[in-house]
Amino acid sequence: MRSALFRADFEAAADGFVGRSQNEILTVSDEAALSGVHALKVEGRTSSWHGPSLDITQKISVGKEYTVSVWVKLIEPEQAQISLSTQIGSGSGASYNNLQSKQVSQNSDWVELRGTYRYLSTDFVSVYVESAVATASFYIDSVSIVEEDSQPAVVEDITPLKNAYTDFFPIGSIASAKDLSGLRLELLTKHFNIVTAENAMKPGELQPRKGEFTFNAADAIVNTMLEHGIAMHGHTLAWHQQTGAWMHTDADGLPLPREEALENLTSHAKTVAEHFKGRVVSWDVLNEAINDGLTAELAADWRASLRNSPWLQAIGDDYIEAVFLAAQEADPDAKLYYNDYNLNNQNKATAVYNMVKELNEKYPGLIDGIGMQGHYDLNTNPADVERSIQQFISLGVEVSITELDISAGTDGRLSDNASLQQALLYARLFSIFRQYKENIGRVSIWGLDDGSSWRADRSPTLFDRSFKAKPAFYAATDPDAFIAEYQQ
Ligand code: 9MR
Repeated sequence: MRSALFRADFEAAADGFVGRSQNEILTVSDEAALSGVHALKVEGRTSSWHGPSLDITQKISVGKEYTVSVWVKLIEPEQAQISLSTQIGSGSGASYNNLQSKQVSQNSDWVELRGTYRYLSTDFVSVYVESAVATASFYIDSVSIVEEDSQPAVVEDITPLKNAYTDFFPIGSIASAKDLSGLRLELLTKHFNIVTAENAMKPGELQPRKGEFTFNAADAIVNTMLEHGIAMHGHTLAWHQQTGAWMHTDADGLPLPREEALENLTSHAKTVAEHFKGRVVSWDVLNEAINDGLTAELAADWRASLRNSPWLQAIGDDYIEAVFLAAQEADPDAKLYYNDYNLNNQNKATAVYNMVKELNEKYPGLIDGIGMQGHYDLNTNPADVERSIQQFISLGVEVSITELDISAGTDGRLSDNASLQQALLYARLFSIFRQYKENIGRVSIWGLDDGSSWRADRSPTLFDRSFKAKPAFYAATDPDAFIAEYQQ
């Protein structure tokens, strides 16, 4: 039976909700209400992660699934995306799982955000509401948490996915602190032989303040994986997101002087690459530096195709070679990757091709590989993916599929038909990857199971919320047989 675990109506108090930072002002307000006459008003936010949070560590049981529901009403600005998420663990090993996000407007009535999550550890667990718009203010009301009566998660006795790929390439997954023990670790070690830290090795996690390196959470992931015979891929030395603003921007929000930003960038890359030297086989040196929505004409000029990131603003386009050179100096044995999404888009792929070609002509062997993230959906055309793989291979670099997931369904529901379409697309893609095995470094899935995926609402991985292998798993294991059996 489902059983109610928690309810908050904010009629008399904040009911246990506190701000995630010191900035938010949370007040019980009678200006609006979904039920009763009060709601919790959230204002004073200055960062996207700010918002009301409820610590439920003591309320939940390990292994159980919980459905969280909260109603929100936007105050300002006119439009904003609001998200309900759950945090598992604390510090830089923490995972932040989105349960549901919606675009809301001032004119919208109250909107429900809802999602289900299975907790397999209870070090620290909270649920919270945030908004991509840093300064957005909103009300929340009628929060409920219900314990589901679902099947317990079990690791099935099936052939490990990695065994189907011993003659092809390593098969990867991702990890955070929550994956270092129990059933999650069991599922991970059974099927995968290379791991990327989902968040723990990003710049903002490893050097939150200048000169203050925090390696504990990342070391715990790396060492646990190595102890289990799993290789590690490093992600990422440089990015425009999840990076302390101090690295490239001054207190007034202006780009730092070039030399200072350059020093921050390269000293971070060197210190981090040296720290993990011998423990990671490859690095995403630079993540997501190229723009989306390029025309063919623009793509022909990679410099004109660069994202206007804070790094570009502070340093100029040679920040790219600088960070690769720093990584090469610090760990000459690691394979150095440029990593990006939407590389099945021909124009974006061409801009990356041109950039890597020029840099490798200038510094032979500098960039070893191109990472195609692979956040796909049912509209993705495998022929586009194959074309980009061929284009990159023609540069003499290896290609890895670094963050593969295929979104299907909504609100965490996947119909049988959508599940089959998803599996067929996995099969077509894996069939292509197998053909290019000589040039493919690894294929990694971005999410161990649907429930813990960054796109949990779109069920994009190989395992469902109870760790049962989905049709997608069998499609990945034996793509040609799967296509032969299920292709209409
Ligand atoms: O899965 C990651 C999620 O937990 C983080 O909140 C998010 C922050 O930007 O990053 C996600 O991982 C991203 C990866 O680092 C780079 N490519 C896109 C991934 C999905 O957003």
